Amino acid sequence: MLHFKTIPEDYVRKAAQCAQVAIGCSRAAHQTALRGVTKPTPVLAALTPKVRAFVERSAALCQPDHVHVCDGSEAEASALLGLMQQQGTLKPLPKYDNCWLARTDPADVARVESRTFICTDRERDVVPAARIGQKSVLGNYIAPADYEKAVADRFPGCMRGRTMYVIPFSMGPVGSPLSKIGVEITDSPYVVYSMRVMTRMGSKVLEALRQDETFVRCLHAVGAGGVPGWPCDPQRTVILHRPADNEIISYGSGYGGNSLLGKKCFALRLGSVLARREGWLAEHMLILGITNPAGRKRYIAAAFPSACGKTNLAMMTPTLPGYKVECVGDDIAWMKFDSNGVLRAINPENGFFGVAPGTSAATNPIAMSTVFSNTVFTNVAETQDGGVWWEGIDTAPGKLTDWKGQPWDASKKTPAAHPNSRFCTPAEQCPIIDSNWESAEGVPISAILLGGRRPEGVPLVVEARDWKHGVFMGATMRSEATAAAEHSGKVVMHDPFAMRPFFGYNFGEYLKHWLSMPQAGRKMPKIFHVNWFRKSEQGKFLWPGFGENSRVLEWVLRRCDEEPCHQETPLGYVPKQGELNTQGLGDIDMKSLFSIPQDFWLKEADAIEKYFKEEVGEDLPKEMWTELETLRKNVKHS
Ligand code: GTP
Ligand code: SPV
Ligand code: MN
Repeated sequence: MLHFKTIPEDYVRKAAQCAQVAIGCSRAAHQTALRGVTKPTPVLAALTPKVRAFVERSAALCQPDHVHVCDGSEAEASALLGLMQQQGTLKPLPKYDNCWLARTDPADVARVESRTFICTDRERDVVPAARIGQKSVLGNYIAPADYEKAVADRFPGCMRGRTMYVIPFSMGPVGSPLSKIGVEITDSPYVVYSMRVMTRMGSKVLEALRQDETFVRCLHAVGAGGVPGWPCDPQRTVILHRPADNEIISYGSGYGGNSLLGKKCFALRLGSVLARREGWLAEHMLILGITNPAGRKRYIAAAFPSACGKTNLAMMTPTLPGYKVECVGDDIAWMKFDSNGVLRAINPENGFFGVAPGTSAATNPIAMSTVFSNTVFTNVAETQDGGVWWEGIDTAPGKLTDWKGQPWDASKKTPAAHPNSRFCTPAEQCPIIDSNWESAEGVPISAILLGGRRPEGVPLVVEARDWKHGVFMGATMRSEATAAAEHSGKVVMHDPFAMRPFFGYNFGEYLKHWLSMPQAGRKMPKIFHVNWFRKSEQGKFLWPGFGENSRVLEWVLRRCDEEPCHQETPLGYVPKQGELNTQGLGDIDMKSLFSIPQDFWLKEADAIEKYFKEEVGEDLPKEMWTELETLRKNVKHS
């Protein structure tokens, strides 16, 4: 068996000899280097020793024809675009400025949770006590020997005939004390181009590595197979994480979180492990700034599961007069208490990888004014005039080419755009990007929202009575499944803290980490649970959502000021009658929107108990059992 960590030295040396490296050169040189016809320019020596060792090992294992160290320049980006057009991966969208359409292999369209694993020596470090030795929805464990085997079965020679790209990238602004560095090695130009949007990447990161050599090793290969222009190996896809070695290895998929390894793999799975070790929080949360009519600005972080409204809330256009929302991030927050006891958050990303369907001038005008330049659209439909279309965009479809490249036939009822089709667009283009979005110290967080798609039983907004209760709310979050992962149907699934697919360690320990946050001198943000997705018996949304969610944020901010605009319920505090501003909204069925059906909540409490017992067991902090008993008692007496 070939161990990635123990590749024979002569193998490494041979690989280094064939490695041809281009860095920091002209566009023309890049072009030829990317096509692999240049003379070798061996500048591996310019890399720091650890990066160099990683590159050499990977080259020895994967045996690419060429190695290209990315500098992040414009010249490099345009050379990649040229190459991808030649290879049939991208086509231009002439209707817009520098926008591109990618169509994946139809088998490679979403995150693959079932093939995503965490490797540790002890299973219990990943899997809660109740599921040791069995399948766990809260942590997909792989033993070290199986990890090595998975790599050895897939990687040797997997980049033959291809170029291996080396992407030095920073999660968070380069130089921020909250940022971390990674190096992704990939054979996908699409991944390189996307990483240039989603992270800070290139020479400046290599420079930063000279100060501190610590980085996360990310190795990615698309594998053999797939359709022309989209190589992949869906049957053998695997996404591996070894937190103890700061290592991520991904094979077989070119899509989203499977391949842009800075995002879910690094910023959340490894991030959560680092965060616990170093006393901070790595969360699946948006960050927004909101200014009230008096000019007072505060920041809110919010955890909603995939495709449940983070991008939309982060870019919201408030309907309430005098309010302004600005965007810091739409998917991930790294948060740490500073020396003044204030929780500070950064967005470790540099772009938005956002869900296209449902995005329109009515729902998210800010996204609409962000995405029509310098953007890669993946799996959306194409219009005849070289534009894009997706379900819910609110323009007439006209004649379309669907996401599979076929003429779209509306009568067939198959969607023109894949439900998980996305745009990949630079954050700095967002017209409401917050002036502090790259602040090195992060923005101060006043409130944390949790939420999901709950068609039934769950009120529009509930405030936690205290931090512990808020942690319980996070631990018991559930949501309807979405197209962002490979689940089928609209089943309501447990998704604690919107992190179920992203925990890097034992969920029980994660809860203990959250419970350990309140400490002397710290100003704890208030925690709220929101639900924009409750439906009437006729199946219609009870709440208009989107910009109208500003009304909920207003109430949240008033509560942060300790205004007595709340009333107690068995679930926590909700707006006192008349205190949620619904002026001008027309007919809203507030009774249904805020009702707390006793039978529903007794069943919910039973479901939570079953979940705690069957999925967590002994690792569940006892505080969670106490909170569950409080919930049950409150509901019974209501
Ligand atoms: P990921 O990028 O997968 O993590 O998703 P996300 O949480 O950023 O979700 P996003 O904002 O892209 O929203 C996904 C879908 O939910 C889109 O189709 C939106 O139109 C819809 N949506 C977002 N906010 C609301 C809302 O307030 N009400 C309703 N009814 N739908 C919403
Ligand atoms: C999510 O699924 O939560 C996403 C998309 O943000 S992906 O990057 O594919 O994880
Ligand atoms: Mn997400």
